[in-house]
Amino acid sequence: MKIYFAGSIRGGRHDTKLYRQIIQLLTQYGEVLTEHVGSDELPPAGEANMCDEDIYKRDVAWLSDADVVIAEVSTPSHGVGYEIATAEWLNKPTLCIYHPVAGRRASAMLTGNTKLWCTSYENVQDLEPILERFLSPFL
Ligand code: 6K6
Repeated sequence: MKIYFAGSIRGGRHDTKLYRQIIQLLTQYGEVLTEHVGSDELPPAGEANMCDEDIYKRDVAWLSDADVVIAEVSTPSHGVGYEIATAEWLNKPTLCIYHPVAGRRASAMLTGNTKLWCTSYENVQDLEPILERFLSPFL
């Protein structure tokens, strides 16, 4: 199974360690196409050797190729929102996960969309049964 994991890059890197832990869990189920999202070495601006146009084209190609999409949406990110909308147009099963952040709620454009699975969680241990339930039909 090919898994597209989405998490904030230029939107803010506060949850990078959490992304890494989630990616680690996801590797038990299949190939994570976007391991770089959890990279510690990625500077806050998400700069790389690739130009933005190449990053966009590569990520849309990966989204098209993915069997499922999992987005961590606790840190608001234009890129992650765009990826979720693209995944919907591509009919990819999509799980949005978020943990409580004081003074902030997940966007109603996600939690109000009945085509998405949206779930809150407290910690990585909570995520294990959530991932199992979402991914098991695709194994
Ligand atoms: C190189 C190594 C790691 O990151 C880079 C360069 N930047 C990006 N590379 C790959 N995907 C990216 C990059 N910047 C954004 N994205 C995609 O958008 C990722 O798949 C994330 O899920 C999402 C983050 O969007 P922003 O708006 O928070 O940057």
